[in-house]
Amino acid sequence: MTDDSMQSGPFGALLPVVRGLIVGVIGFLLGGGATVGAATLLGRSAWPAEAAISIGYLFGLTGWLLGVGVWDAWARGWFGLPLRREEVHGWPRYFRFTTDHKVIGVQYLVTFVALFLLAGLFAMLMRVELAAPGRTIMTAARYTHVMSMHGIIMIAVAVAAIIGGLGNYAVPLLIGADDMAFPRLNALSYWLVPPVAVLLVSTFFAGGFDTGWTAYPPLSEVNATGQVLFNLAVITFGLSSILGGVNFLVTIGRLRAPGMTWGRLPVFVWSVFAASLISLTATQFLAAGLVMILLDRIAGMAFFSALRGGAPLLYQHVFWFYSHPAVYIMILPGFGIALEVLTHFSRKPLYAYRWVVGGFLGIVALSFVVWAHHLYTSGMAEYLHGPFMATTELISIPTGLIFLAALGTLWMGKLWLRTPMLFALGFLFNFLIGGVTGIFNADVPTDLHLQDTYFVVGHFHYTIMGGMIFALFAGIYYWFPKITGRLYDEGLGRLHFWWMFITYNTTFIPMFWLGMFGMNRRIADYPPALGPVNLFISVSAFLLGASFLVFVFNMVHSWRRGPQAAANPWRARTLEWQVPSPPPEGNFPSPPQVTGHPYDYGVPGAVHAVVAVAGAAGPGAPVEG
Ligand code: HEM
Ligand SMILES: [Cu+2]
Repeated sequence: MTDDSMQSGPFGALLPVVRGLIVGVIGFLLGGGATVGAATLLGRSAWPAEAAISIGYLFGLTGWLLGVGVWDAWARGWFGLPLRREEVHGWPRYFRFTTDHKVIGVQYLVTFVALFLLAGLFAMLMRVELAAPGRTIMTAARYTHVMSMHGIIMIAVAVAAIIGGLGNYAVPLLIGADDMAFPRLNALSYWLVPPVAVLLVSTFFAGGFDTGWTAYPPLSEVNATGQVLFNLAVITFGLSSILGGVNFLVTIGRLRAPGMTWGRLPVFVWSVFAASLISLTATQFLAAGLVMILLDRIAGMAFFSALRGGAPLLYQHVFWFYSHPAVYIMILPGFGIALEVLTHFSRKPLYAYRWVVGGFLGIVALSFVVWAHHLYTSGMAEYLHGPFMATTELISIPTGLIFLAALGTLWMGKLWLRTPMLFALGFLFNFLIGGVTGIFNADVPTDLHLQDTYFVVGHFHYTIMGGMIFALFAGIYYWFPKITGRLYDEGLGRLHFWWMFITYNTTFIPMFWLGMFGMNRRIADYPPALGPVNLFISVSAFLLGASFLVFVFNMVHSWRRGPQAAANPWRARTLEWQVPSPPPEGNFPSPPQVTGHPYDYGVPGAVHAVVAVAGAAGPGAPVEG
């Protein structure tokens, strides 16, 4: 049913969001009020603020989801009412609960790019504080809040921007499907995200949270109420990740077009599959750890409280049992995009495709048996150091395979150095530095010195930012014409790449040096002798921050006024490029017939698929290399 009144003007477009907010607030007040009421009836004297917030939040979250669209798209059916299906076009559809994977992909992408920029502003604040020794603009406590906020938002971006954004957009297209397997669940995964952002930002009004993104007890059991909001936020985010994981696994398992065998899956799809295996099976551990902290705080339990017989160290094991595999949720899709782009822009078959897939799956398996490499200095039986060091080192084998495949693909290729390709090459360069420095954190003798220093900060920024974020940009530029139907400005794209690549490296390389000279991580101050290097880093960081203005300008301007993009501006062979830009609803008029490998560039007579689409390669045209 189309509801015309909903489309009138900006207010009409925002109606679902406003409705979600109102029902959410009502839910919060009901849940919180009931908790306070129950406590009063039971004769508890102290006001159970944190319990009321937590239970209020559960009701508020439910209210938000119902208000924003779950009621119309989902719950009415439970009461025997007809479901509402609105046909909304233009930009207002991005503000509603829709089940179209392409809209959801864009919703994820825009949300997480915005969060990335917000967390980037927090990084700028930190770099102002660290530009000179002593206090510059904030107290040590405030620094810790800002650092924690920067950390957790960036972690969320790293976990969800590629999978949620580009995965949602591209995976169904790449496998020749019309949507994800569970479209409504997909919408739910996305609409769980705004409450996460709201909770995290509101921690500032509840005393902040100062544990970093890791939330280790005992601090997380006794600090300000901001910690409770943090826990609720990350648990909600975890739920979204788990649901996303199920959806991708079933989609890739069940909705492949005829002939799209596992051996013909585009490599990005494989990487999302591998990452989803981890999202689905590991996220619960983090959520459980955070729930246990909440129960310690609001229900008088004692899982991690040493005073009351609990085991604080236990949390670190549970936490890293998720959070080490989680770094592969971040980086695997990054590998996928980089390899995808490297192949198309080298115009050569992807080298050692099967080894790459084996590498992905090997990483998934090993990622579960290395977690305690984060605990060398935390106090654990010494005989465990060796085995965890060995398993960690083993991961360099599957990772090395992927890396060699990337180099093999480039070897003697005809490199087409457009912006996506530049970012993919930047990814290889940066990730190599991230990987090599990781060895020093994995080896017990060196890590004993480097633990908790800026060496670690340098290492993980090289993998996450130098790797995953560079791949994200490669993917955004690569699929921009498909998503928007317009071309971005190539000159600005290249300017963005070189500006970001150079300032990125000048910002983070010196951190290794600082770490070796003993500068502590997560601290607002340092010895005066380290001042000049810190000043250099800060200036570099501001220049790095400025490079994103070029990106934002290019995206906004090109989306509105860029030249029209053809269906296949890269002359790439995979399926998404064989339909118009942007693709119509439902993607393919009839399921494509896949007949060969996606990357057989230059192989005479090789055909990837036969796609019946008017206006693209022509009806029934075979896609040749
Ligand atoms: C403009 C770029 C960035 C700059 C200048 C920057 C700078 C910093 C600084 C100064 C810290 C605090 C280190 C400390 O006090 O120990 C930090 C922490 C952190 N950053 Fe960034 N960062 C940037 C981008 C990113 C990105 C893109 C990510 C991930 C996607 C990221 C993830 C993190 C995390 C997880 C922490 C927390 C570290 C901890 O828990 O100790 N950062 N960053
Ligand atoms: Cu780890």
